[in-house]
Amino acid sequence: MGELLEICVIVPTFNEKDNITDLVQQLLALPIDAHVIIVDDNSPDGTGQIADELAKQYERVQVIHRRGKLGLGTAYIAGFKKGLADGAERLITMDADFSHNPAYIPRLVELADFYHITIGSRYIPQGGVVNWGLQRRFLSWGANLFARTVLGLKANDCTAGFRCYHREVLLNIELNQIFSNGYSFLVEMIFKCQRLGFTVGEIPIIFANRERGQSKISHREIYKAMYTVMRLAVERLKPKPHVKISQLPHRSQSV
Ligand SMILES: Nc1nc2c(ncn2[C@@H]2O[C@H](COP(=O)(O)OP(=O)(O)OP(=O)(O)O)[C@@H](O)[C@H]2O)c(=O)[nH]1
Ligand SMILES: [Mg+2]
Repeated sequence: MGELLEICVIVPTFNEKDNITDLVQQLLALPIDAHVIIVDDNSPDGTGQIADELAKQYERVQVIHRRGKLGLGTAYIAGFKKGLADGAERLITMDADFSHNPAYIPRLVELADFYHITIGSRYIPQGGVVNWGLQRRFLSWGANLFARTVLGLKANDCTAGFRCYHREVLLNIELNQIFSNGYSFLVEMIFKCQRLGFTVGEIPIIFANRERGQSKISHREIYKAMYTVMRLAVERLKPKPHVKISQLPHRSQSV
């Protein structure tokens, strides 16, 4: 891990008042010098105000306020743009609800020396999910298998939001042209990364169900995600875009 590497963690929030303070404190306490960008969509529960207080208190915390619930995908993009403008070399995305344990971040960043994108994966050996009902497990597993098969994705967990991107990846992806916004944004991103030739590595994570606050996933999201996969399947038939990307040291196995 480079000493002077600028790392930023992007945390989209909508109604996460019970989680955000603890999360930020845990992120700041990590043994890496991470900056935090919270992207709040005018949460009715006041998460945005709490985030402002945190930003006042801690120099490494910044907040982007948007006018309302504009979706997870555009929240990530707003965070990416800010992180890139601030010079971040590694841009991490994670949920605010502790499903993504901040303790995994140093390993995600370490593995990023070898891969352009690293993912905290539930679907590799030693990875997994706790406290999910059978239905939710099946849904996630099925969605992932569907996306991987139809799109030929190499990553084992294509719907995971716990990722670390190299700056170069985000500079080469036309962020404004990403069509999907909700959860299917994650599939579209990994599809575009793979098409451009960026490499993907995974570390196993145990994904914990949220303990505090409410889930925002809806049935509509599931249909939208299926539509996204079919749309990308058509895009897959078109010629691949070509970009020159940097070669990283080779590593044949995930750690
Ligand atoms: N800014 C912003 N954040 C969002 C939006 N939708 C979800 N989020 C955040 O994105 C992260 C993931 O959302 P969750 O509701 O946890 O979705 P999930 O993890 O798929 O589902 P559960 O864990 O069951 O709640 C959380 O940090 C949410 O607060 C949105 O429209 N805008
Ligand atoms: Mg969650």
